[in-house]
Amino acid sequence: MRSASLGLAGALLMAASPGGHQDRPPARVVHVVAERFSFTPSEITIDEGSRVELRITSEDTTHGFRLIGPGDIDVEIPRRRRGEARVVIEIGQPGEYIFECSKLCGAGHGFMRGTLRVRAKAAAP
Ligand SMILES: [Cu+2]
Repeated sequence: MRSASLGLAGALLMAASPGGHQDRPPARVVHVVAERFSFTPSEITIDEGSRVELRITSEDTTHGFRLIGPGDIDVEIPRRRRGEARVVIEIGQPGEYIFECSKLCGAGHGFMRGTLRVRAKAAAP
């Protein structure tokens, strides 16, 4: 498995890491299923600055998961029953980010995308 970590502008940190070698455990794990030609869920909401692990599996062929923007994350999702891709994300910048399939997987490949929403922390009362 590959391991990579990228730091961006201090506020932003993203890492793709194999399980079991993380400095601290993610606050939350989100399971994502890739299947021609969609991700389920296709909308994921996380909190600003929280550490979230995406575990992505395929229901058919090999797909990819690329997060456009922060960190330039791009991982391959092995085909059905061949394992999963794990990506740990921690984004300090609220906003909406697009993720998409980065492996040509058929006629609907270009439509295979979703939205990652990073919710700003509520101000303390
Ligand atoms: Cu694709």
